[in-house]
Amino acid sequence: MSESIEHIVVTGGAGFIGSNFVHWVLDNKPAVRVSVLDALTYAGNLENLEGCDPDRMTFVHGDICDADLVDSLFAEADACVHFAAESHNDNSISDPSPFLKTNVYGTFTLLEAARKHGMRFHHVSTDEVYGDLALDDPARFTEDSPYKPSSPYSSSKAASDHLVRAWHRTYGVPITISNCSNNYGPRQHIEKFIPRQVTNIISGLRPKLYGDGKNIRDWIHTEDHSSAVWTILEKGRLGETYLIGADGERSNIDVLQAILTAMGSNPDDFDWVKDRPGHDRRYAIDSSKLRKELGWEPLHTSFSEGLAETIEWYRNNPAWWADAKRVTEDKYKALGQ
Ligand code: NAD
Ligand code: TDX
Repeated sequence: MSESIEHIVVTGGAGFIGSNFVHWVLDNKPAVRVSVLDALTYAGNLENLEGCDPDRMTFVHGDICDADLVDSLFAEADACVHFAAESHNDNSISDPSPFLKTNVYGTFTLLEAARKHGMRFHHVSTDEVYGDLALDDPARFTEDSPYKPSSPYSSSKAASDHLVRAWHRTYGVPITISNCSNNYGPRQHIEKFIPRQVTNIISGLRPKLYGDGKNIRDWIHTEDHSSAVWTILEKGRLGETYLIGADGERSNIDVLQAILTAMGSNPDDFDWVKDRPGHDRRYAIDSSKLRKELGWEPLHTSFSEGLAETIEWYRNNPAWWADAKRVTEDKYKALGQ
């Protein structure tokens, strides 16, 4: 299928995972051109696309809920990879409304345009749609796990997954869906766990751990997420869902203490803070289907190396995060987190 993919629309391409995907495509798929559609919310940053070849990457500033704009972009492309979303659980608990608008109505708007143009559509989703697992449960999520989202964020992503499947079954839109675990790497907004702690330490603030710190997340480097999404776009069976994960289960306290140690601080130098309401306990991905059926494998197999490089990126790019840091920490302070 890849022979026919020469021009893709990437929604949310100025955000963390979307921008890493755009760089990955430009670096690894020399025949492909990219049109990024991004509203540049608080989470989008044009600097994330610096260094992209202007002959192969066009930036379009706009909203995925703008049906006319989406229609005009889809008329000229071969495929859409849909990353745009409101993506932070804590924000969704404070104010769910933009999550419903972007994640549900925005995905609907894209699907309608995909239906009109018969557009190949890949939907980027999250493992959080499956809810959580107990800490002592040997099970991991598979493509057959029941949907059981906990937060306004994850329920809006679950709703978007259902829309995408319905547009395939009812209208025959050529879709695939991926549900990935927690990403880490450069250019992640400093509201998220790893960059928040790294930038706290650089700024002389104490890291903040929610609840009892035993919650488990399954970490994957964002470049491995990019290669998996491309593999599914190229080789995935239409109508199918693939889980993306790299066997990276770690408790939050272990990750935090690894960051403190890597940055030369005392591993106990952090604050316990109020837990997130409805906080999911554990995520764990079984990515056998993607590996066996499509032959994908992650390349970043050392979490400590990936973490060290990520820490280095935040150390080298303080101007990228300094303004957002003040606003973000004020928000957390008001929440007692
Ligand atoms: P992010 O918050 O860093 O970036 C989101 C991007 O979408 C931003 O550039 C923002 O400006 C843009 N955007 C938001 N609303 C928009 C709208 N209405 N129209 C156009 N653009 C809009 O998010 P991220 O962490 O890079 O996540 C990207 C995608 O991957 C999301 O769909 C998320 O659900 C999914 N995902 C994230 C993770 C993770 O660990 N971060 C894991 C699995 C799946
Ligand atoms: O300061 C903090 N302290 C803390 O203990 C923050 C910001 C988070 N946490 C905890 C909460 C989670 O257990 O760390 C864990 C990770 O938190 P987040 O970075 O907010 O990620 P999470 O809620 O797990 O969701 C992420 O992975 C799945 C992404 O934000 C989602 O977009 C993705 O779908």
